[in-house]
Amino acid sequence: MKRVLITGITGQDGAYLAKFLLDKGYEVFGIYRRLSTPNFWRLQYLDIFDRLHLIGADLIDEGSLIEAIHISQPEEVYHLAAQSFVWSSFEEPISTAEMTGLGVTRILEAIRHVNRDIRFYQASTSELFGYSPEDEPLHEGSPFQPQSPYAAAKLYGYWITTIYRKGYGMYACNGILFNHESPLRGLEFITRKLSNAAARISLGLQKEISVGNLDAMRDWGFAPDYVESMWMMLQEDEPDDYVVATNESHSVREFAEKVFSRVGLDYRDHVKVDKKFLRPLDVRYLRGDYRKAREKLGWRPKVNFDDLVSLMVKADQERWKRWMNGEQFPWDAIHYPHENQFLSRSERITR
Ligand code: NAP
Ligand code: F7E
Repeated sequence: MKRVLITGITGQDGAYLAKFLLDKGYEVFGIYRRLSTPNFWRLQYLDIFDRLHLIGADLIDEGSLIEAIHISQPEEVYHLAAQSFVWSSFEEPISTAEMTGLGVTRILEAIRHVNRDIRFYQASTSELFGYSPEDEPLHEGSPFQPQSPYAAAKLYGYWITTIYRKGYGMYACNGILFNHESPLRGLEFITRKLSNAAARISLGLQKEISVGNLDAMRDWGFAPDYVESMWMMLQEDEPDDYVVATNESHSVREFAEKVFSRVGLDYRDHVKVDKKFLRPLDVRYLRGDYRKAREKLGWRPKVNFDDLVSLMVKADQERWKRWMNGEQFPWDAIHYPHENQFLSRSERITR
């Protein structure tokens, strides 16, 4: 039985990856951090919690990472843990740099000291590019122009992974993944924010939702498809970097229009723009070219944009209906505060 360690196992990708690897017969270890309120709902939702080994560790605590590698003795490490929300990286740029940037070096150092034969996956991102010419989708050789503290920290993570690969001969890969979504996506990200709001509004639980830049365009795929690509990267003879995307770009407005129309509503009656959800800098347009992943790994996306919209709003609607029927089950949305309570840094400046 192969052993694997996943950092960020409580997040969207970590949960789906853990399920994928358990189904492949792996013994799965994950690191989690102590929080005042436990955050295992995704692992419980996928019904895999009891099949995992969990080790307490934190990206800012080097000793805890070394210990995690010692305890789990993995053949593969998937490094998914990060402060992953771009908007928050403007609010908390220094802790984002610590966790999303330096955290990568801490885990690479832990591997280098304990066993350099461990294969390593770094969760790199399309945010590295920052800018996409509309006539040419982005590929592994496209220039990087980060537009946020999050993207700058990820740029550091990208290069330190490359440096450990070249400098120490470690098997270390960057998966440059474009946005990927699912019913397990965090509620602060725009797709789930909209699917959750459309579901609630259709059931009479809410009237409207406030968002930021409706014109931003993203290349959105389905998270379970994308975690498979992570595993594929670590099964090759040689380590390399890969773009994982759908080669299609859609606007936030289009997502809103489709998600509300799935529940029989017009988004223009319910979606408002509030400047607090604008970012000091935003990435306007992203589209990725996944040719290399297709040709070398045999990877391709299975779920298209329309199906992604449908499955997300259907899942949220079903969960709210179960909640209305008094059922109890692991789920994030019941505890989520109304978004108007969040004050952004830009809004605080104008007060
Ligand atoms: P996510 O849902 O936000 O999950 C992030 C995970 O990191 C959570 O398990 C979180 O733990 C953990 N974490 C954060 N800070 C930590 C710390 N100091 N110590 C230990 N663990 C910590 O993110 P995701 O969507 O699954 O994304 C996974 C990775 O891929 C991230 O690195 C993200 O930046 C990157 N990425 C995501 C996308 C995308 O579209 N989803 C695209 C490209 C790259 P808690 O549960 O305790 O908060
Ligand atoms: O924003 C716009 C927003 O927060 C997408 C992370 O997983 O993918 C994710 O980063 C777009 C942006 O994702 C709202 O301005 C409008 O242009 O869902 P998002 P993201 O910033 O693209 C990349 C690949 C990662 O690596 C990250 O970890 O939508 N937008 N109105 C809004 N976004 C949010 N969150 N909320 C709004 O109200």
